[in-house]
Order: sequence, then structure tokens, then C-alpha cells
Amino acid sequence: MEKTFKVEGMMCGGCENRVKNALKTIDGVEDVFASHTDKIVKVKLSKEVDNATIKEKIEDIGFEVKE
Ligand SMILES: [Cu+2]
Repeated sequence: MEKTFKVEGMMCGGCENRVKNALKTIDGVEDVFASHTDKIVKVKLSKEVDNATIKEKIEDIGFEVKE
């Protein structure tokens, strides 16, 4: 299962890593792909995780989820 989010505010690889590390702390998140150039974050899940949980985690570290 994979979910894609549009994320504003990532400026470099460091931002991508911050998003990746934050999301990997969520139970059920198996892998994370983040691109600041495409402004997307893809999350690979091993079980169902609420969109709201993922969104909150990204916004907690200062980025904005568009959808
Ligand atoms: Cu950055």
C-alpha cells in the first residue's frame, strides 16, 4: 500500500531526510520517498495508517501538507 502527499516547504535533501526520519517513527510506515523538487512525499505502508496521522507528523516538523 502506498500513499502520496503534496508537501510544501522542503528546500533540500536535509528537509527530505527530516521528513523521512519523522515518518519512519510511525508504526506501519515501511519506507518513505521524499522529493523537494517535485514537492511530494510517498509513504509505503505495511498496514493501514490514517492520512491525518501522516499529515500531522509532517506538519509537526514545519512543513505543509497540501493534500
Ligand atoms: Cu532543507
